[in-house]
Amino acid sequence: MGVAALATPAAAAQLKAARAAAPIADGARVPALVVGTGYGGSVAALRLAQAGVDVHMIEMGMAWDTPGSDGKIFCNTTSPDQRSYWLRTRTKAPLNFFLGFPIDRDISRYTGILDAEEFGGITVYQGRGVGGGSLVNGGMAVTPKRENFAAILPSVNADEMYNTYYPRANAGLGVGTIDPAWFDSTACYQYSRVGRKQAQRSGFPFVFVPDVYDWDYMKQEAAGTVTKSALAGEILYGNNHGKKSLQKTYIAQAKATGRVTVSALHQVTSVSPAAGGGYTVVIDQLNTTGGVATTKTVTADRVFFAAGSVGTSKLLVRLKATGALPNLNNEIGKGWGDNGNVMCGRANHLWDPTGSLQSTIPCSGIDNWDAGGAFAEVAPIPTGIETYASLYLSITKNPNRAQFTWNAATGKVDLNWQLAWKQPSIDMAKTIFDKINSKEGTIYRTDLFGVYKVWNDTLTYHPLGGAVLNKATDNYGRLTAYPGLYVIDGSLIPGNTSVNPFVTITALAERNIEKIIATDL
Ligand code: FAE
Repeated sequence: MGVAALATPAAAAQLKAARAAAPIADGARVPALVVGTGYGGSVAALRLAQAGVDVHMIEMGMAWDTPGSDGKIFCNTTSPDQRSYWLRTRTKAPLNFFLGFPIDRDISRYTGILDAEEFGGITVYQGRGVGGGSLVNGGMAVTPKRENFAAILPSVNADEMYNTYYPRANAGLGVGTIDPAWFDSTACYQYSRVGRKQAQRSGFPFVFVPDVYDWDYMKQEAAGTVTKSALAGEILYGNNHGKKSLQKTYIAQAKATGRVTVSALHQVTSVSPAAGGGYTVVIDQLNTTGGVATTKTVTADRVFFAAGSVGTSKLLVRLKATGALPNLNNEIGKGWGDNGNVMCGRANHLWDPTGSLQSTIPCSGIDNWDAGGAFAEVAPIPTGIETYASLYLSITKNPNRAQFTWNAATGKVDLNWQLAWKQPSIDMAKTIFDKINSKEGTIYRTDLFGVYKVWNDTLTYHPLGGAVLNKATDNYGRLTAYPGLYVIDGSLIPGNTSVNPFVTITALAERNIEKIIATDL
């Protein structure tokens, strides 16, 4: 392409797009490599690029930018196909029973969007693909109460977080709140209104929760003027419309700088000091059945670990134990928690229907954190039929913390979480739902998670910790034994955020990258 051609804005945009689409080349030398494309990785990439640094983002999951044979990029929660799960031959739905019958089904093995990663005692759900967890999550964008944040991360200046970095994160993510008048009238939030009425009758504060879903788009869905997504059951396996995932916010902005490339279906397997300075990064390029198509070796001046709490912890624990990064400190792998996640359902009376049309996007919660250690999201059951059930995902102040360790015999990283460690979460959630049941004269549902199983205590959506700030790293995420290596994702947070975590992960990443750009580059 000639210089003259480059001068037109269209040609420049084309060049930028081509650059962003080309995967990283074997043997490349790059200034900054970001492992993972979730919240932490996207913030790092955008701010580094804006500071003039060329960035390569490496993502093990797919790009999720091309429609399948049905014309849609993502499949529906009610009709999962191969796109739904990461390398599984059977779905593993969090709500896996209905009326006592199992609803999981066989699928073909594929690099699908939701990973249900199993450790002893807990299944950890994570998004796989460009955008990380933002592809599969409910978009609930909650800033914790200031006193809770201060208790969780005492080494971080809370003034700076609440004056600068939380506002910056909320703006970057496109966070908004439901129109209260519409909430009161729309059929699709009948389930939340039942939640509000019952919470208030039992004396619990009911709160609206902000979200990154486009609320105007949802109103149009309800009016029937646009293609439905939240009102068509789309959520866990991706939203084809309406949700402002990272692909539409931070990553779009990062790509627009022309300095960021994203390599999808590329998995980082090793990082070690390079002979001539910087770090040697080994990357497997995957095919869509999870096999290794080719292995690339590149050199990076700086590496940002943003593979998520589990991904970053697994990498660092293995690299320390197997001699690639032996000087990482002994806090690596520690301080992991499940954000106290526990789910339950309640059976309502027949005169209290929750609605056959339910928006998949939760917009409200019941706050009993101070008195009972629980904050419960009023969650949908978007089956399309009236269930008379209320579903809740509680975030609780569970004190248990697990550790990742290298298992040389299996060649894998283990997590020592115990099933019994969820009991404090159940006890805390019961401070809300026992009271509501007693006030309403209702009972728990026993048919949603198995046969006669009240609590879903075997999963988390919110893995946090494993490379905790100011312990495994310095107070800004630097792995100080290795200048140029950083952690910038949910693994920095010690196991709990008291609310849904991604706004805090984003705000902390904004804080840390600003410092790193100012002092290290
Ligand atoms: P994350 O977003 O997980 O990104 C890490 C990325 O790294 C992923 O794309 C991985 O595929 C990739 N990766 C991992 N290992 C490698 C490797 N070796 N090489 C290359 N790439 C790799 O990390 N949070 C909220 O605040 N509100 C919600 O409403 C909410 N709902 C949720 C619902 C579900 C079903 C799930 C699963 C999670 C939900 N979360 C929610 C949690 C939230 O998505 C999660 O805390 C963040 O995504 C974590 O952000 P990170 O940047 O730490």
